[in-house]
Amino acid sequence: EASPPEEKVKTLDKAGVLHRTKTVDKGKRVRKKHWGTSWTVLEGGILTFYKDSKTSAAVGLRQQPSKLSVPEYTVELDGASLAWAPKDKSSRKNVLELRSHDGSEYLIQHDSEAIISTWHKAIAQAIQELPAA
Ligand code: I3P
Repeated sequence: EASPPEEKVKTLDKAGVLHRTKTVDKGKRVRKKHWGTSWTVLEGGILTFYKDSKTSAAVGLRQQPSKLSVPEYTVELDGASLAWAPKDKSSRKNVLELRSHDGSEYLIQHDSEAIISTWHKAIAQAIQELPAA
């Protein structure tokens, strides 16, 4: 039997609510840390933090969040690196530090170690699967 043609589908890797703040913007340190809570979507090698977590989180469970909310930060994972943030970067627990290819840095945090660990795995895997820049 004939197999269906390969389709290039944009696959959703992971989505959920996370706390995030940008600390460096294209090489320039951001003066004031502004932690915020975002509906966060990992798909197609891009990590997107949406504004207005309540609305987008509620509706995002049923529909494509990208159609419903405005992205606050869009991080291309090609050439990015991810690590647990050193203690001096934040007083919070379970903090990941994401550095993008364009020299921006983000802290990503969740109170649940289990939840942040699944994000760690998913983002690290997405970075690894991308072709080297
Ligand atoms: C900052 C705020 C941040 C904190 C930051 C403070 O104060 O409390 O939450 O980061 O610490 O400066 P403000 O609200 O007055 O801007 P963490 O929660 O990540 O520790 P920092 O100066 O050590 O970055």
